[in-house]
Amino acid sequence: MNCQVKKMNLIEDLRFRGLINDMSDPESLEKLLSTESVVLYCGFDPTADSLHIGNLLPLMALQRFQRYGHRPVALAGGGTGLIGDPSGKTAERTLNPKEVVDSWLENIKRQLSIFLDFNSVTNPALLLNNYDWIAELNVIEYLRDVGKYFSVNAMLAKDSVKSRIENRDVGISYTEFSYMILQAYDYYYLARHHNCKLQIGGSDQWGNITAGIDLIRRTIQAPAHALTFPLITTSEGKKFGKTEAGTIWLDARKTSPYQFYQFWINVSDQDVIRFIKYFTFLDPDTISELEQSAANRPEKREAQQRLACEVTAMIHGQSEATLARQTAAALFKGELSSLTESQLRDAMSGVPATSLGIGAISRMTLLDLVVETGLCPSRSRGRNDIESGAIYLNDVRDTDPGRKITSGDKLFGRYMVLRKGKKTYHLITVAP
Ligand code: 485
Repeated sequence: MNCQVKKMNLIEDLRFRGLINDMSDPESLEKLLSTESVVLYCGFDPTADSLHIGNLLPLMALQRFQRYGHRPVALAGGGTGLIGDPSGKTAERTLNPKEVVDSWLENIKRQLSIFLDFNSVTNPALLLNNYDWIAELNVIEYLRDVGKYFSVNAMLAKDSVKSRIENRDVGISYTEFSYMILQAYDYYYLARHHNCKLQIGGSDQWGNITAGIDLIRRTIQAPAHALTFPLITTSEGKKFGKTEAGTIWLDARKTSPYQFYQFWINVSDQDVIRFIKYFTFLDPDTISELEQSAANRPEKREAQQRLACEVTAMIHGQSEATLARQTAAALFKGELSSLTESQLRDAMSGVPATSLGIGAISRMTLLDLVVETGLCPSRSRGRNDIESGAIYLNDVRDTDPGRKITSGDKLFGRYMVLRKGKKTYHLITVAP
């Protein structure tokens, strides 16, 4: 008997993961992807000095296509980043100086390359910068050879433009209005010079991608397809990837691996399986085991832990992911003393902090300290909290309000960690 399970094809895999929002002509695209190794692209504009987890879905999608034998092109928008995409934006963007955009571009190129294999013998990836061809266009060519194919009427009907025109107070500049022509030109350029047949992106990119398909049809009549991903929201309807502390960046200098790990650990039970499908390469069997676990033993948070480990290892490497897991476990078990200095600093990075001189501290009692730092709102509440056992200094419970603070309480010569209850931390940095 043949017990082999039929492997999913790429489109089935993307469907299983809920990654498809829209496709142009789904039947012929599915056929194309199952018959040849297709060149496809996704563009990323340098609008900040790092990519963030909002870009993760398309980045991983490029890798998914490559794993199925296709040839992904990561396009860095060195040209379009100077113009500003109005898609999904309710107001005009500020123009950034070219030197700034260039420096952002370098970081982003580095991050894009983590996801792709450029040395594959059969289907190597490519990293291109659209500045290389957009900067070559002169204004006569742009208007005669490109602009002539665009109907302003059709452009006005695109969501990105329409929403801004309807809102008269905001409006849209000619610069941003023209953005879709440049993105369309990119698709045309890649179709012509790299035989590219598919562009992918978030659902906000549909208008720009289909503008490219129209341009290709009117000029070189090459096959051109679109595939977009859904916009991710949390089950509470919040925008994905933003926390109270701000954006979750892929750059470890902006969001430490521990903070990154914590973001995924904190994903709700309602969202965790959906996010595992989106953000990992785990196979359907493993995912269904995690789904069982999330349904039957939600308190163990196994699915969240697996998600956090997988995504942190993908972005920051296995050893950083392991360190982050250890930090989280040590904090959970109240074993601060097992952390290294950098783990401690990382674990405390989002926590309220007070800097106090060693002179001042050595005249203080524990009660003075909990009030001075604001951990307890008044002396009477502080006394109560300490005596009832809710206060910990460096993870050790202390029930004596008059206990003197000494230099020996410092961790790594310069920190003290106060905790109230299970989760409310306060970091004290001790100045000399
Ligand atoms: O030829 C192209 C040139 C630039 C772009 C795409 C093709 C970038 C695109 N206009 C854009 O602004 N993308 C956003 C970005 O760069 O941050 C986001 C999209 C998101 C997803 C992601 O890029 O908002 O939906 O496509 C990759």
